[in-house]
Amino acid sequence: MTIIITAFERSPDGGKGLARDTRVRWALEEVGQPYEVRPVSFRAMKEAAHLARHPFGQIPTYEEGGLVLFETGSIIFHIAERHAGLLPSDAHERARAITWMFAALNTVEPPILELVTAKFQESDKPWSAERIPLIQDRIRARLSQLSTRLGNADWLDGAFSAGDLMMVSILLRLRVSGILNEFPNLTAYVASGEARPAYQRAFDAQLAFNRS
Ligand SMILES: N[C@@H](CCC(=O)N[C@@H](CS)C(=O)NCC(=O)O)C(=O)O
Repeated sequence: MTIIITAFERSPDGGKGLARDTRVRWALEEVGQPYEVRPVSFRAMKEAAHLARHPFGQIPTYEEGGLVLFETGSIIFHIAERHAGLLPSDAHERARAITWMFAALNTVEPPILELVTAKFQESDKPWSAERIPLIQDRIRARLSQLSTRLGNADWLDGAFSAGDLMMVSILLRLRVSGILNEFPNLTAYVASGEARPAYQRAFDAQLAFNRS
């Protein structure tokens, strides 16, 4: 059955890996599943055909036969459940890898998204200059805890898993802020994720898609 994902017709970052279809492409590359991409414009994202796939009018979505999914957490969990390579078979290790997916999405990503909102949608507000350092400190607090837990390990809990895929995908978005560089082990962790051949293929495919 053909897997179809949706992605920005023209990604705001020009296809440099920051849009969330990258993490879905990466997961599919890790498990060796081919996929097709349906481009959607910003206007089409808010129209009925796409809203039927994604109630919040966003990308990415995932279609496979009669199944339609949205939310990268759910999509990557679905891929990892169905194909070997992203979740360990041992029950406890598997549960811990899934915990890291949730931690990435629910605990690490929110302050990073707050920073993006503050910088790109609220920079004209009179309180913006005071708010941004507060958010940056909240991010630092989270990264400091994550950095302590990771220590000198390559991945968060044993072998590379969907938990790492999600965490690296989220941390990547911080690079431009400079905050990631304050944590050398997290910088190396992200670089290890990006060095994976599956990530490279996903990145290249997204970039080529945006340049076509
Ligand atoms: N929680 C969602 C977030 C999806 C999301 O924010 N997608 C962005 C692209 S990376 C989007 O579609 N933005 C356009 C919009 O919200 O109108 C997920 O993880 O899939």
